[in-house]
Amino acid sequence: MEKELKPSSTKEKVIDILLNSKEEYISGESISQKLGISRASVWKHIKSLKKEGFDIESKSGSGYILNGKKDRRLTPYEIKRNLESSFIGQNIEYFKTIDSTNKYAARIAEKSAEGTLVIADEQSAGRGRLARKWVSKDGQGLYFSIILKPKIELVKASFLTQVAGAALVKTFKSFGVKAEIKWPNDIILNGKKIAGILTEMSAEIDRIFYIILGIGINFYGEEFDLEIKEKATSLLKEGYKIEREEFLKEFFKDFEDAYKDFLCDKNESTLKILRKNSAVIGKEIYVISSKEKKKAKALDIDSQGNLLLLYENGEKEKIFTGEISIRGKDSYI
Ligand code: BT5
Repeated sequence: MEKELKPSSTKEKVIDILLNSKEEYISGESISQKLGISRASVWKHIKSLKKEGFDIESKSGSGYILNGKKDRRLTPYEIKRNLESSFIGQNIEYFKTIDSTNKYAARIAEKSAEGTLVIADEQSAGRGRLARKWVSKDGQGLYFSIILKPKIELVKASFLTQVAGAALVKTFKSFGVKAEIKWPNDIILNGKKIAGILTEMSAEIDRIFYIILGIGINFYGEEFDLEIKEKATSLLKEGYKIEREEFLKEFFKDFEDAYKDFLCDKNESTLKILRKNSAVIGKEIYVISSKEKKKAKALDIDSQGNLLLLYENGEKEKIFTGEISIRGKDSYI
């Protein structure tokens, strides 16, 4: 089912006109005629859009033109414009700044439709796994959560992290970025962490109420805080200038396809991506627990997404979640 998004507010209609006439100036007169509003009202909306970060230039005698994106805010309107997914991202809760999109998503999950997106330009308390922190600087990345309500057995839920990881790698690839997956939830680019996934769930023993899929991706950061300096990178730092809205659009489509497959146990394409783009299969790793750090070789990922390990004493083990690090001097991850 194709859904066409119509701009709902007058301000959205003004952005729409500017986005559609990207290369040319458009006069205030023609905007006012198109929308049936006064010139003064056009000017008022332009002023307010400029405040939101839209780089709109005005030239007397010619009108207005929208320049390339500077450091401009995400807008739900631009995210929804031309969306190719049918339910992922169709409802959007946008915040300029928030503590954590995962936390907010959990609050609204029960009454929200599946696929609802919570997204922010900045998080003041972005979370990683095990109460770790996710650094989420203003306008430097994508920080978002998707509300999911799959009718699946509880044991299958943790694989969703990897479904999202595979979809992310696929999306990166479509922008020419060769990212790898460090099982189970890190996305690595040139040996450093470019994105992380945090999947949280509310469930009873035999029923899932909802799952919150939280994703953080570094886009524009060039300097990282001391604590992550050695291990983090951004798309811009690695030489890629990708617009966040464009990336999201692709990702929602890739993830929605993979999610639909996952719901009917068709995970072959996902597994193929996971194995082909794994940063750990075939590598010497450490398996980290609260008690110890054990050397092992990562052999494969099985059809349920478990990591198959071979320890130094010849024992084999399958782990379905956990913490690993890759051995080797120049590996920070
Ligand atoms: C993760 O945890 O990698 C999951 C990150 C999920 C973040 C998203 S943002 C939207 C949504 N809302 C939230 O509040 N969270 C989700 P973990 O595997 O535990 O990795 C955390 C570790 O990654 C930290 O301890 C740091 O070492 C490192 N780290 C923190 N911020 C980073 C960043 N921006 N880039 C790269 N590495 C980072």
